[in-house]
Amino acid sequence: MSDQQAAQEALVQQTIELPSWAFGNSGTRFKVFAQPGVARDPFEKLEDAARVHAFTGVAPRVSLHIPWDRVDDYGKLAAHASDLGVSIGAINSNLFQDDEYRLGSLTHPDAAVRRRAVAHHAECVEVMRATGSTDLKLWLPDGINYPGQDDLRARQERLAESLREIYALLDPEHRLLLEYKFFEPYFYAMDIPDWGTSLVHCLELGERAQVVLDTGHHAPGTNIEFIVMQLVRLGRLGAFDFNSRNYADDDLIVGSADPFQLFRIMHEIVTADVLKPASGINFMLDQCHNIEAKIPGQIRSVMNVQEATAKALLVDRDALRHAQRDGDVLGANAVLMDAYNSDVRPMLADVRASQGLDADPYHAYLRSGHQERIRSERVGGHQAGWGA
Ligand code: PSV
Ligand code: MN
Repeated sequence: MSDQQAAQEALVQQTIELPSWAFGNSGTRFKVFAQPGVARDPFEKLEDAARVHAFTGVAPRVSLHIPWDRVDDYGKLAAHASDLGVSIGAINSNLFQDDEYRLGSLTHPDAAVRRRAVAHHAECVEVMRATGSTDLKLWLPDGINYPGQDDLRARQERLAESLREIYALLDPEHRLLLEYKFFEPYFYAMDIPDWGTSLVHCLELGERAQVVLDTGHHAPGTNIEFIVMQLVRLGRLGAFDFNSRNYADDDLIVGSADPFQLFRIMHEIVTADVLKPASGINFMLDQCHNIEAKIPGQIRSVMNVQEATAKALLVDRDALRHAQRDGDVLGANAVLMDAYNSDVRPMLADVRASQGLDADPYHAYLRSGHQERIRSERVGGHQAGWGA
């Protein structure tokens, strides 16, 4: 098989998971913008996600967020997904939208609040059982705003205990995916600010606890691909939350702010041979489309990940190894830059053609009339959004 064929084969197998919240209304702390045609419930969010999969062919799973995606019958929701040709991916818990979490959730000084925060995960595990999901994804929004506000170490001990209780709720086929974030919603100290802290807790919990790397959760200038390499090396990279940041946790379209960074990340993934779904790394998007249309925004995001992946697959690994072995600094760098500078759109067009898809999913979707249809059909009711 030629290198080009091997790359195409890898691209056909790649999967990207979509976040249900990308299809609801969203905004900043200043304004949530309503858009015509936006999904009004989790069933319609799945319909939107299924459109993204129909046009790209590589987005067969949808992450849910509880309670935003709470429904009476999760079996029915999973069956709806299956009818649409997609399935339920990670179940995200929510520890940031309750008044009693002002001082923390899993780290709260009051054991009763911690108990309730843990119990919320029992509900999430029930959702996993009913939907066939295997990933419980936890982002801890806990932290403190002022030095001395609480004891940093005591908070870690409470966190470790709460996480142990949550881990014990899981079935053998379930994983716990633990995210980190260096700031926000607290601004002096977050309780899981970095990958090291997340990893320490995962190592303590057991094999089925793994780190989630959200590309928007690092200080400017952080070498994210180094973190990717290290977590993969340790077998503890469970998932990505892909998005772009310019300033904070911007949740912009992946590959829009820094496509070269996305390429460098995918280069580490390909180098470690963990692109294939069997590697267990869940390539998810975690984005909000505040001002742009949501379904085409997700299609563009998927295409950006595919393009970065295709470029990473085209790196001439033999040439790179030789240049690295010979200490050929510029030559090694040139090998990477050659791949990065290739136009991979024709190759992706071929991959899509082989799957019976349009070469350009973004424009094909716009031409399909679907956006106009949901605008005219989804009238009345209450649009989904943050907190709904
Ligand atoms: C937090 O900023 C985060 O990235 C977590 O992944 C959440 O689950 C997601 O945003 C949506 O709130
Ligand atoms: Mn995230």
